[in-house]
Amino acid sequence: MASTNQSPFYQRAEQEYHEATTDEERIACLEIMMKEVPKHKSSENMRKNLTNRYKKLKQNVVKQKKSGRGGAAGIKKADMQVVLTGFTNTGKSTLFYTLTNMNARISEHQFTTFKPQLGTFMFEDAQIQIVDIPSLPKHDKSLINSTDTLLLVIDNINQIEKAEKYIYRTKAKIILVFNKEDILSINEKRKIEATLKSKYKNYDYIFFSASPTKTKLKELTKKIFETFPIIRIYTKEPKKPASKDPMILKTGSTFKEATEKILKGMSKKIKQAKVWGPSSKFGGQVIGLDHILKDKDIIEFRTK
Ligand SMILES: Nc1nc2c(ncn2[C@@H]2O[C@H](COP(=O)(O)OP(=O)(O)O)[C@@H](O)[C@H]2O)c(=O)[nH]1
Ligand SMILES: [Mg+2]
Repeated sequence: MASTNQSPFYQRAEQEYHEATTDEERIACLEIMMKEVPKHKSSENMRKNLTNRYKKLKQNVVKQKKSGRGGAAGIKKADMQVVLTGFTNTGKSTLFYTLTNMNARISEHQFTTFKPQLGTFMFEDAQIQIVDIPSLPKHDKSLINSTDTLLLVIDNINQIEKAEKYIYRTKAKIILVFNKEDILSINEKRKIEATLKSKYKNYDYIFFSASPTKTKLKELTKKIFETFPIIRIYTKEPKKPASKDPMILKTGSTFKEATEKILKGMSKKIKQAKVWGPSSKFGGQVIGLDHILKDKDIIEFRTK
């Protein structure tokens, strides 16, 4: 069966399969193709072929993970990760540099970011990983699809719809960064803002530029932080102040999960536990293992 007889979803996935640069991307494409291919007799060979390719790729990925090359594009994903995306020259690498104070390659030329660049920045006491990847359409699909949050950097309102064609498969939360605010007239900005609020009201957005004020920078890092489904938990020992570095846990985590993150098997050794902060009825409330924690809780416990 020729692929031109296939559904548009199949055809798009097939095209992306051939353009893919990593096995993770190929797997994601094949999953769509396998779902889209008709289940009747005449396509039996095609289905077998797809399944075989799929199995082989899955094995490859397992091998790569075992040899320590885990994660999309070999990047070990941190608890909180944000990926920069958008068309070339919109100022992604400049933004990466602003946030991390590292030297990403910035230039007037197109596609200067060849490989993913990794950096980190802080929001309050939480460390966030940021990745600068090649511009659309030379982006790393597996990273776009697997990350928590995307910063879609644009310097023209028309880029939103064009970008959506490439990133439609992501599960990430998207923050629109309308960049180069410095070169917009008040009138241009007003028009853009009106369009964002009407046509693109599903997106959270922020205007930004290469020399942001402290307040602006904080506004962006806060927006990014708030997209992550995580909570910060501080531990303390009896009669001592709480730790300064929080542990990062998934939203909805229990006290038991917190202790298990500290050390596997630890929850079995808990004798007594107390909590201060948002999830407590009063400071020092005694809690059980099933107690659900909230962001900025402080926990104290004794072990057997
Ligand atoms: N006016 C202005 N130019 C910027 C801003 N941010 C980046 N640029 C310029 O835009 C060009 C492309 O920047 P770059 O960060 O390499 O874009 P990338 O291709 O998206 O990584 C460079 O000439 C930057 O100096 C900004 O906020 N305002
Ligand atoms: Mg760049």
